Amino acid sequence: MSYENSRVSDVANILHARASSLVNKAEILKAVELKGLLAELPTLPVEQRASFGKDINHLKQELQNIVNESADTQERLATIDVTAPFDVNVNGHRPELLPSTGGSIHPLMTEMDAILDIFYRMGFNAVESRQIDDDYHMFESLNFPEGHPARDDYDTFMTTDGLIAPAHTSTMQNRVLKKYKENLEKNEPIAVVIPGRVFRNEDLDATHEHTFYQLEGVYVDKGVNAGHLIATLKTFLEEYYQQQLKVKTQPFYFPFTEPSFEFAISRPESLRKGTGTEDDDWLELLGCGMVHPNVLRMAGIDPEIYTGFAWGVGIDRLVLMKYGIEDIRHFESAKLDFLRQFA
Ligand code: FA5
Repeated sequence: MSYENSRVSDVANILHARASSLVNKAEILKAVELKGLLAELPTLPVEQRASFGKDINHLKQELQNIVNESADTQERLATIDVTAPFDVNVNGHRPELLPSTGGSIHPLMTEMDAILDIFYRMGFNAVESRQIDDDYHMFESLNFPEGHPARDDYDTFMTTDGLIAPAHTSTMQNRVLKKYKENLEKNEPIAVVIPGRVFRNEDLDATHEHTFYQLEGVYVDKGVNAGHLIATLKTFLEEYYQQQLKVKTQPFYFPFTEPSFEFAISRPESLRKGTGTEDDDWLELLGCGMVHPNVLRMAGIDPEIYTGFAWGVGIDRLVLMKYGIEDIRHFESAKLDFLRQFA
């Protein structure tokens, strides 16, 4: 409601702004400006008092509503066990989310949606990764022998009882291969992408974060070869960056693919913003390869009949390059002036 008296309207603006920054909202009811308005009332000409008094009452009611809403929110938060799975809170009902007015979608999530959309159009399904996993999915199912030094490349955080914050989305390979292997019996391929948040014990710099996003891809069928892998990734990257790209693969080692490659693009001028590089330079974007026969076997798929490819791409790095962002650490920094540029 608008106020009839500009004096009350001015005080209302001041008190609303102050209330939004107060932790204890009830303090706003004791504001000196409110007391000032009440003291002014008897000094006004009689004919103005009714409207002035009505405005003060309205303002008091608005402030009281803010206090009540805050108390409700506090009470709701107190009933949420933040350590429990989402659906066991509040007597088995999902808690209401807090209001998101003024918020916006994080740029990495907007880009992830755009990326998933490209893969949906290419015929892939999406399965979300998890943020806590176990030794079997992190290492064993991916053909990392016990005590193998390759495990050191995926140094991440672990609870004392062995639960692991996954260092890559490849932890999901065994699960999706098992889940979709019946496709193969129906003469359909397994074509899945897996977005997820991953964690690493990392020396941080402008292109290395401890927490970042990856998109895994797995494709299995009869007669699949590395040419299909390269064509799929090139098509995806050209669609994402909306331009033709030169790509190359170079040999690499992952225990879960054989052969394994690093996949690089020759970065055109438009994707070199903020990097300080002038010439056409090759940039490694992702790890990939042909799914190792042992990985297929562990999911119950016969590698004599079926072959497949897999890849894992860092989403943060794709987005860095798209927008010429100079430091990957902006994404997790919660800096509002950075985030508002994408709102
Ligand atoms: C892997 O994580 C493999 N799981 C990829 C893979 C999947 C290979 C399936 C074969 C088959 P790598 O550690 O290279 O590989 O990471 C893959 C991508 O994640 C990198 O190319 C990069 O884009 C991104 N990435 C890796 N470490 C970081 C980091 N610290 N910060 C940001 N992005 C990172």
